[in-house]
Amino acid sequence: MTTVLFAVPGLWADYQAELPKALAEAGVAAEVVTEAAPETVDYIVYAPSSPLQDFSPYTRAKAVLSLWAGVERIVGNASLTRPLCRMVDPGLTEGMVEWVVGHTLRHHLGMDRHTVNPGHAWDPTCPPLARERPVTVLGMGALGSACAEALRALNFPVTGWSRTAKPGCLHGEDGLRKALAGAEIVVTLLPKTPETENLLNAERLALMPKGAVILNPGRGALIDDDALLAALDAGHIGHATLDVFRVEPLPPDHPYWTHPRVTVTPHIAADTRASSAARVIAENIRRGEAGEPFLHLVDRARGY
Ligand code: NDP
Ligand code: OXD
Repeated sequence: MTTVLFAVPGLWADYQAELPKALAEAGVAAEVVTEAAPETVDYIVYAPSSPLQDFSPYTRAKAVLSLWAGVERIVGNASLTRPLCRMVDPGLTEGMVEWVVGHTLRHHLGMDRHTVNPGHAWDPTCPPLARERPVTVLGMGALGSACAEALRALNFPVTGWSRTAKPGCLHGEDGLRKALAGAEIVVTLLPKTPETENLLNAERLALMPKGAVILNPGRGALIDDDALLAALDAGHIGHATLDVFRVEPLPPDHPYWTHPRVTVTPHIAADTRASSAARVIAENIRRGEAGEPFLHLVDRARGY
């Protein structure tokens, strides 16, 4: 019998029924527990909120399975020598697509002019069509590519940028400059790694056209906060809708809360959904038991 340690106490209520059900459907004979002697555990289901920090006593563990897509808070843990898989969950992707499309449309259509109009101004200016509003997505992985596809389906011309070369996608520093220079809306869906930290700095923000909008559901550290605030104050960046921050919850005195050109959402862009995520976890455990390669394996050196 395979022992699965569910090491995220705060989420047990969501997974208590879903995970055993998904394991049974995957044909895995497993017991899911919230406590176990470390040397008896075969798989660990993990999230950054987990109290578990020292993986060294888990000598039998075949993999650590993250419920989060972003793994920057675990990837550098020296006691974790087992394979680490991140979450690619259809439910999470669906949520991210909705958040990105919704906030893109808000800015594209200029909705704020009408939702807050205390002077009852009658301004009949029509927004342009989506086909006239170029959007760039930085990070064309599981989430970025799904968002790009949804935006393209609405006719937005979408430029994607990723680390490696792939069809229809820019890469490298020249690619980034081109992607930023041509974008009226930039969506950042990159992981936090040493290479992506402060990616949007003063110099790169200056490449964006005046009035451009940033949507950041990726990670707070992708953006140099001081540079962004300066670009917002100068009116060079028209608006920033930010879901993620270097410190969360965002401290009450942070200037983002009161900046007229900033919208703060509290890390709610997309959530891992227990019913679909349990099936992803179960499939990886099935693979581990069958000696097949794990899905969504994190490259520890690369950091994502
Ligand atoms: P993926 O690993 O599937 O995709 C990451 C993308 O970023 C890939 O296209 C990758 O390029 C690209 N990338 C990584 N490093 C670089 C670099 N140095 N330069 C250029 N491109 C780079 O991740 P997901 O799409 O699943 O998730 C992205 C991030 O979204 C997560 O890491 C997390 O931080 C965030 N997130 C936020 C949530 C929220 O609620 N706000 C919810 C879930 C995730 P390549 O394709 O070449 O490898
Ligand atoms: C994640 C997140 O990485 O919620 O899954 O940010």
